[in-house]
Amino acid sequence: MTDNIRPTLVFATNNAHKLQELRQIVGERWHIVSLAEIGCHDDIPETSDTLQGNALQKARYIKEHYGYDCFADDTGLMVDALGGEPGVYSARYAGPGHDSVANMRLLLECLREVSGENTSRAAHFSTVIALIVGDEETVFEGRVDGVITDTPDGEGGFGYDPIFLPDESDRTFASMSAQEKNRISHRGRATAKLLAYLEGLRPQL
Ligand code: ITT
Repeated sequence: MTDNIRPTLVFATNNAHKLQELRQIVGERWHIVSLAEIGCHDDIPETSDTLQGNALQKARYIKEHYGYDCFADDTGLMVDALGGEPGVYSARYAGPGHDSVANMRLLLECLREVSGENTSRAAHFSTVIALIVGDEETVFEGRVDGVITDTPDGEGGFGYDPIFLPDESDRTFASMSAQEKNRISHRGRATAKLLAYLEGLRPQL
């Protein structure tokens, strides 16, 4: 698929926030196509217990069923004091059908339950992006370290952004502009690697 000028890739996500962020990071050099634009409204299976496994599963689903070169992102928030939870289950931490507010509330509750005076609030976001071009699969990773705040703060971003304070800042991701978050975020870092790789492929796409 081409739009005549720019190489085109499908982003295999049903998360509109991720799509918006990705398009902001990528800019004009690539044409990023949504699942809705290729007529895909499927509930894509995500049954692996690793980020990489899920990212590959989502990208392979689109390649196999729709035939497009594509990529998928799987992301998790790992909290040290919770043994790495919610991790790969970040989207459905509070159970299926629950939203980000319920997920954050549960996370803060769980952290309060395990908290003693010296309990660490350290956490990190990890993103794995799986790219499929032709029959070539490549994965890219990005990570950002920080701490979980006591209470949510900020109106921007999505998901767990209101309770994540990156080490590089004194504001939560939800209190930053999109550009500020993208510059240091897990997704921003994984996408920078993806873009560097894609630039090398550009002549053949
Ligand atoms: P797709 O699988 O369709 O891409 P999803 O929302 O299910 O969308 P994930 O499986 O990667 O995405 O789930 C990760 C969850 O972690 C997601 O639902 C958000 O709640 C949260 N999350 C992902 N990226 C985030 C970010 O940049 N900031 C805050 N929370 C994020």
